[in-house]
Amino acid sequence: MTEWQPTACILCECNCGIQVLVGPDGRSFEKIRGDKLHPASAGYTCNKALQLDHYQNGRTGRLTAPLRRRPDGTFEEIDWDTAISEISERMLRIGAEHGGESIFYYGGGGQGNHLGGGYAPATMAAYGMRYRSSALAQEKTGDFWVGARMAGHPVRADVEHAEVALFVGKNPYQSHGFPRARAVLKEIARDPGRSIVVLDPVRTETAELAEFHLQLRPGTDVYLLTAMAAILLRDNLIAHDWLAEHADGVEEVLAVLRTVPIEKYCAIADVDLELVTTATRRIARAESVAALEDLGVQMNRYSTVVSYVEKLVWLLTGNLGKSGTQYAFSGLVALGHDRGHPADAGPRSPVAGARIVSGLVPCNVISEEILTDHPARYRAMVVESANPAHSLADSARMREALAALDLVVVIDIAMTETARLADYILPAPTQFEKYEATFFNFEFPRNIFQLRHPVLPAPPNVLPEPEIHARLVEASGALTEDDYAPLREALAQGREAFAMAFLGILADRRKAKLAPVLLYRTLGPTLPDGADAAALLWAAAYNCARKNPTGVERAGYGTGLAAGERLFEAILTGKHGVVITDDTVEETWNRLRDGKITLNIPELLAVVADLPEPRAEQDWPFVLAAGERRAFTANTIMRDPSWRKRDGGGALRISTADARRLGLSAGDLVRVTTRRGSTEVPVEPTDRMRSGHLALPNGLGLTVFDADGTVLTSGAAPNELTEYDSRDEWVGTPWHKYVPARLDTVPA
Ligand SMILES: Nc1nc2c(c(=O)[nH]1)N[C@H]1C(S)=C(S)[C@@H](COP(=O)(O)OP(=O)(O)OC[C@H]3O[C@@H](n4cnc5c(=O)[nH]c(N)nc54)[C@H](O)[C@@H]3O)O[C@H]1N2
Ligand SMILES: Nc1nc2c(c(=O)[nH]1)N[C@H]1C(S)=C(S)[C@@H](COP(=O)(O)OP(=O)(O)OC[C@H]3O[C@@H](n4cnc5c(=O)[nH]c(N)nc54)[C@H](O)[C@@H]3O)O[C@H]1N2
Ligand code: SF4
Ligand SMILES: [Mo]
Repeated sequence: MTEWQPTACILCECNCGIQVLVGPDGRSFEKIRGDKLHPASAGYTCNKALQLDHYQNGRTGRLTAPLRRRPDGTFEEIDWDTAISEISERMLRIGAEHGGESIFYYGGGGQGNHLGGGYAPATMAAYGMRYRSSALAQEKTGDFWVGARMAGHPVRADVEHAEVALFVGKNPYQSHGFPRARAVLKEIARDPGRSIVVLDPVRTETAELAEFHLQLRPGTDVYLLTAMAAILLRDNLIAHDWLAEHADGVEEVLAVLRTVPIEKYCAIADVDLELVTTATRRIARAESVAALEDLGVQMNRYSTVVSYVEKLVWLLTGNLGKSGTQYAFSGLVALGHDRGHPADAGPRSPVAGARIVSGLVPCNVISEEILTDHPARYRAMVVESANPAHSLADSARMREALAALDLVVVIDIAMTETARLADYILPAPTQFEKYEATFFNFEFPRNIFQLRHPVLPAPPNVLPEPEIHARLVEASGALTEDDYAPLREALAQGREAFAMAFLGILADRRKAKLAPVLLYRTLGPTLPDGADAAALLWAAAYNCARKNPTGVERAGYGTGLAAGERLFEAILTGKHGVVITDDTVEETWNRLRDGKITLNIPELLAVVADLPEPRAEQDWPFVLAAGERRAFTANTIMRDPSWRKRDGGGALRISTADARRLGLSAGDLVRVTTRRGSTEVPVEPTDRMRSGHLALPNGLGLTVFDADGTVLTSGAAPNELTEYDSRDEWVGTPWHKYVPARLDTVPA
């Protein structure tokens, strides 16, 4: 293998195309470069992609065989047949005793892998499982719910073409979130006709490029954004004509904004009224505003209400459905869709009665759903490609919850903090050893999908996730050869006959849920080069062509059933990524519910109308942002600590003024204490932080074993400090960016 091979970076949702050169040892990435042939990233990468060998070959505690826990807590290797049959028997037994819905599914994919998780619904159906969750339900569900209520369809920001880019609790310079983020930010900053507006208590790299940095007091976005919306009204900057055409509920919203004490709210946020006013006027004057909100507000006080007011700011100024604003995207697979039930309706979790958004139980209530004697409690959990014992709030409680279950099954590539607590661990190939893809397809107007081909062989005794799901489904008895035979016969006559036979099966609702495995076992083996895992994409391509025929046609795939087939072929062979749809911005209006925006969400507007003054936290002089994105963080995907070229210990950032007051210099150890826990970390004083604010990086504090068995832990695990019940009232998302904290110096 001496050729550059195309694949993608798996460390954030951008999934930049990369090319790798495998070294003479046949396993290490000797060189990595951006893939100029990738249609979205076009050669761009950030610093992190170049470290991917640490994911593939680093000290990760790679899993190489199925493992079963012994009574003493150690693990023993078992063969796959034993693993699958024992897991299946135990799941069937739990289902018989307590109902399949007592088996919970968590995860399904990280930043780089969604293909395997696409087969999980079949396993869920086979065992009667009903409840699931993933990391999305600890960050994005507030945004999804508000979006569903207002638009009936998820939208994304077209930052690249925007005159004004508005970032609310988002640091794209480090976290990205749209293609070629650093380059795009610099382009906007350089252009005198364009501006960046940032709401962030930290002077981030993004804030440094901004014309307007509103460096607010942590946790006060709801006041500042409400003041901005009110300024729009006060200064007659509302896009009345546009709203008359495109929105309902305008009057109710304006009535509330009329009563907002603008000056007082700016004072609460501690941002100069003049600055807020000029920034707001800049937004109103722009031809186009693209707005991105992220964890700084989605994991903070009033999170769901903030998601609402943030949208009001760009909707009241008419920034939807035109270039450089927001657009309703259509990916290959629907992501983030929710029915948008009002607060008193819609599905709820069985024990805590928490609102389920986009089919996901709030992460923060999972432990409550387990640690109880309620008869409907979860009894078992299947965890796939996620590390909830580390990534969810209140790790100690999460560990307790996992220990209380009758069965925990983990599918991963590495011995993670969660895997260590499992009864069975099922090892998968890494994302470079198998076909893989993500459904983070948000590009616009030309949307991109990349089916990555394996660039390295997998170790002998691991199985890709689709195969694991197929075996679990078969072990349950839900599918047998008898189900595959008619599809295989149809396939022998060609794909068209197969499509007809498959449609026939979809009519049977029980079988339809097993469709991923049906496709995998029938179409899968006929795909070239062992691309069985891509079978699911065949149905996805047909669906995409059915739902967005004009976009697919414009992308060059023709019309009708044949378009789906052509799109699938293109996906299968286009190793560098392909354009799947070519959309127009006007298409947004066809995708919205009734072609309109609903501006008034009564429950949330009522909160905006009556915001109480924030109270100071008596015993907690600091606000800790637990989990910041930095140049060398990547959730827990990279377990090998040596991938960090800087900030290996994950310093606690603190303002220079606070550090001076406490007599702290760079590298000094401090003890951070919260209501939930306490940990020692080195500090990094910086003038980027406000006084009273602290920040710890995310993804640190992993425990990795070196070859000789020594334990390597670097940094603090943020969720040893967070509480499960510090969360949003509407959708249960955690307030990780607002953890009241105290600092004590540690004697040297
Ligand atoms: N380098 C790197 N990139 C990543 C990841 C990673 O681990 N490392 N993870 C990926 C994932 S999973 C996600 S979800 C995204 C998240 O991406 P971001 O949300 O951009 O990341 P964060 O750094 O967690 O938070 C964003 C900003 O919120 C600010 N903030 C803190 N408190 C407040 C507040 O009260 N108000 C406001 N307005 N801002 C506040 C912080 O100072 C920070 O700059 O990043 C993705 N990209
Ligand atoms: N306090 C605090 N907590 C946070 C955050 C924060 O800001 N503060 N951020 C939150 C956010 S936004 C997110 S998205 C979550 C992320 O947290 P999680 O959803 O738990 O995901 P990751 O940390 O990305 O872990 C991914 C897992 O997938 C495994 N993996 C990698 N490749 C493969 C593969 O091919 N197959 C399988 N089966 N497994 C694989 C990795 O080994 C790892 O265990 O963390 C959240 N936790
Ligand atoms: S981490 Fe960097 S290189 Fe990797 S996908 Fe994200 S932006 Fe691209
Ligand atoms: Mo995330």
